[in-house]
Amino acid sequence: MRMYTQALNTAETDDRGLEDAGRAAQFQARIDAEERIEPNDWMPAAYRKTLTRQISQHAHSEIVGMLPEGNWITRAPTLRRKAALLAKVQDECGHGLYLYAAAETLGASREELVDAMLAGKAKYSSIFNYPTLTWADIGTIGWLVDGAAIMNQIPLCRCSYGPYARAMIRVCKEESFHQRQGYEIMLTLCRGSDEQKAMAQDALNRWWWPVLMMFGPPDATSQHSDTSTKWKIKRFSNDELRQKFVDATVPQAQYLGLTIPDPGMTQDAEGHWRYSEIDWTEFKQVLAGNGPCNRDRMAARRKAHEEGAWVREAAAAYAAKRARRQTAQAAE
Ligand code: BYC
Repeated sequence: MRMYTQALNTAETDDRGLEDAGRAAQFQARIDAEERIEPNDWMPAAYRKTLTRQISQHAHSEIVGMLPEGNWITRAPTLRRKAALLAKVQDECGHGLYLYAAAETLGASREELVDAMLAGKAKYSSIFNYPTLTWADIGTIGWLVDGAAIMNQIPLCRCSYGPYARAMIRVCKEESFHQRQGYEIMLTLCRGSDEQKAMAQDALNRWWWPVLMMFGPPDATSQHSDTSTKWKIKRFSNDELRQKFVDATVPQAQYLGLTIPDPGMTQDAEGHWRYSEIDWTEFKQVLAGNGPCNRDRMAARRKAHEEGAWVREAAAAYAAKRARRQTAQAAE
């Protein structure tokens, strides 16, 4: 069937169209039957494209996500906090690497994915364009940013694409440790001095709304949701996950004795916490590159990429040397 990919003649192209329609129907039947799609299976080009987009953007988010927290490793208040933060930031690097590997199974090379991010063509999560001003921001990131990540990523463990779903299982286990280390920082601050509690409240005030934006645009304007739901990449909509997150987080804030910075928030008859309108203009501005730290984050990633060039060259030279040696040994 491979020859069809080179077909120029119209009859063959028509055949291919018919054949692809048949394959697309079979593919959808497999998805509907909850079968996993694996790298060598046939898949529609649009499925491959949207997964490459989502997985690579997820990978970029993990790597850029190391920057706001890495900023506090040298200033962690105790050795125990420093060790935990260092481990968390290393985990995020690991998540980025599994995710790049998962994206590579779809046929894109890591170089091209990273280049797209460095050129500003591929996105990374909006949340990492906000600054970490105090130690309480590290607690808040663990509590809320990792909390939001878990809410979004647990359903991704059941995503239809095998390599992504499997990567998510380990990522979610690690995220749950991250969330607990963040909440424990918040608990310590909230049980501490008035200044510490005020610092915790200030961090919550600054991060709350940007965290709600992590779940993406409202369902009505989410351009990829319909197809991603049909293909079981997404199991819940952006607004559904946002609501689940808010419902889980309000009691946690109450336990800390902190106030969610949304005076209009009310609890409905079913117990859901209804939040006020999100400022989508701010979200669009951040996505357009105009958030508080977009330029710094991109500059830091470009610098790291340039400074790592010699490592990539050395690794490539070593791989080439080994391959030559293996060929020579095989010929002996
Ligand atoms: N920021 O049609 P939609 C982490 C984009 S890592 C930036 O709803 P989709 C962590 C979206 O990409 C957190 N862009 O898209 C790491 C699309 O633009 P493109 C990252 C956003 O894909 C370290 C457009 O808006 N998590 O947790 O159906 C330390 C329209 O959106 C954002 C993941 O990547 C945003 N917040 O749904 C701690 C999880 N939201 O691509 C924690 C995997 C939307 O057409 N990703 N956009 O140019 C997903 O689950 C989905 O991609 C999303 C968006 C729910 C994010």
